[in-house]
Amino acid sequence: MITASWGALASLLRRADVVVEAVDARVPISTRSRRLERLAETLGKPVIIALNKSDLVPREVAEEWVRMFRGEGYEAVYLAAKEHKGTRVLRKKINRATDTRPIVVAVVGYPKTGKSTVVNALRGRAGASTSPVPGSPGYTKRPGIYRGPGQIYFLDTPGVIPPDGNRLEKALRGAPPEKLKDPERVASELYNFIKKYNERAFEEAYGFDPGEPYEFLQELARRRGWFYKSDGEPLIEEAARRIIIDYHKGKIPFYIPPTEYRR
Ligand SMILES: Nc1nc2c(ncn2[C@@H]2O[C@H](COP(=O)(O)OP(=O)(O)OP(=O)(O)O)[C@@H](O)[C@H]2O)c(=O)[nH]1
Ligand SMILES: [Mg+2]
Repeated sequence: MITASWGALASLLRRADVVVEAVDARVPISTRSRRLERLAETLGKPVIIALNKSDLVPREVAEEWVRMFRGEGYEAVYLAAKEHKGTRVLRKKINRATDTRPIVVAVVGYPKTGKSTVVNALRGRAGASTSPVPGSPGYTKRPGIYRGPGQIYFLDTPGVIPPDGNRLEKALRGAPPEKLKDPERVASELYNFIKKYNERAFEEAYGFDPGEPYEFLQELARRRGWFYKSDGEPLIEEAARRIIIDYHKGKIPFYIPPTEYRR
């Protein structure tokens, strides 16, 4: 994973007319970046918050988050880019966010929020869109702009926001599990965090749950056949990485209800 520096994010935003911030609809507050939003505001670029992976939350929950973000003054939409749902609405919002034509869009967000999937869903016809804009006046000299639908163009550098915060926040924000210092501890915190919102999450995802994070990791390693060669003990680290990856893949059912977040 190559995260952008804040300097690179700023130059990306400067080149854009509209900023689409991809957040994870299960954990929108943890996966939004206020720093990014403030940067966009400073540069005078409109921000659209795209609650992606909304197939993993009830519709009313997604709708409530949208209302909440709009209450804060942001344009917001929910979508399930992977299923090509909600992309029409997002496209409409992009068109309304600026009078500039064509519109250059920067899709930004923490790792694994679905930025690439959002871009691909918006571009629709995969085949037609994989090459850089050919020959359109004023654009040929600007490398890295890709044609989207209609008058929408995308900057090709993904705005990957570096995951910040504490251990758990870093994991929720897509820090690669192999880069996390203490994967077992992070995974335990993630386990407890998820179970706070869905007691049966691990039972539902894996078909077993001994009830404690460490036991869960041991059991997962045992069942998958992950053992240390040296002493035959279960490879807890592998299990820890696995649940972090499964969280990103949406395999562990849970979401934060908007009622959790009232300021
Ligand atoms: N359930 C669900 N999963 C999604 C959706 N969109 C993306 N994903 C999954 O989320 C993961 C990350 O998607 P990407 O599009 O690669 O995310 P990204 O933000 O581009 O990731 P990086 O480039 O690594 O920062 C993949 O496993 C996708 O299949 C969605 O709408 N619903
Ligand atoms: Mg990507």
